[in-house]
Amino acid sequence: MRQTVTDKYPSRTGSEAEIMDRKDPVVHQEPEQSSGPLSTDEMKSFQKNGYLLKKQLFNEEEVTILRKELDQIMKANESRDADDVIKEPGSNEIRSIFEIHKDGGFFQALSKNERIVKIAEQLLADQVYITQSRINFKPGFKGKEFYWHSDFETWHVEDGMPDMRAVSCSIVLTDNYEFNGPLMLIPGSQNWYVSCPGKTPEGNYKESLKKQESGVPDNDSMRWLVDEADGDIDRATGPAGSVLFFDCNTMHGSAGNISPYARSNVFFVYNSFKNKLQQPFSGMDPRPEFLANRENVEPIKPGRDQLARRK
Ligand code: 6CS
Ligand code: FE
Repeated sequence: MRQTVTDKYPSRTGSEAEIMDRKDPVVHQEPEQSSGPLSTDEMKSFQKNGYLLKKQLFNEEEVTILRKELDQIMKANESRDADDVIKEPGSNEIRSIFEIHKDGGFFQALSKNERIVKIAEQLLADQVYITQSRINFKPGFKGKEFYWHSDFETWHVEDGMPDMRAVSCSIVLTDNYEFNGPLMLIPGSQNWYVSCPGKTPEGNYKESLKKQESGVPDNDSMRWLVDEADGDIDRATGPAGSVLFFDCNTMHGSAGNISPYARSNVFFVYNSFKNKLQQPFSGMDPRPEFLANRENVEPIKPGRDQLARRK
């Protein structure tokens, strides 16, 4: 039965694009009073910009372990033809592998690693669970772009995420340079919601994970957001082992990778336990579980800090 809830963030209702105010806090407790791994300044920086890069949160030895696990999961999925393995448009290269936090092994343990979970808890001021996880692999020479988008816009419309109270955590597994398609973010863009024109096509995710066309901002709204940031488009560049935390509504995207160097990252989305998914605001059927977890959701108990090495 369809519940009647007011839609704080309407989008894809067929009408014109509109820039609306954010109606939720960016950090869910006062930076000065919050306790957790982030300093007051780091909390303030996340609040102002909508993201925070923790350089080398994982050390070189840990990065070696992470890379080995990445290679193994890529090999295991190379010839697996399944919905949760997304290929690059027009080629057979893997673009993303979803739901890795349920692998019953390394990535499941990593998703509970206290070094990252406690930061998510501090930002969201609540217990958290994973609403989506994936490995993004942007191969050298042929990795295609991700067009500008707010994740929240999709998660709200297609998955029924009610409020802006989720944070993405991207663990950088390769050195990210200006030239291998790093994530680009618009500082301050988390403070506005771009309501997008158009309607969501049936089964949209089958195309949108390769190339998103529905729920992307129009050119005028995008120009407005960048102008508001004084023309600043930031890039998440840095050595492997760095971890980027970014708000669910921060406008971001990335260019293609025609350099010889792949760009891969592990991506966990932590959602507040008070912000569990409802019926999609599009009125359509929910997307599959591998994209948007809603079954057997439990708050994460932060796990041990040490990376579990495979024997
Ligand atoms: O569909 C998703 O959940 C994610 N993927 C894309 C291409 N856009 C929205 C969101 O980041
Ligand atoms: Fe995204």
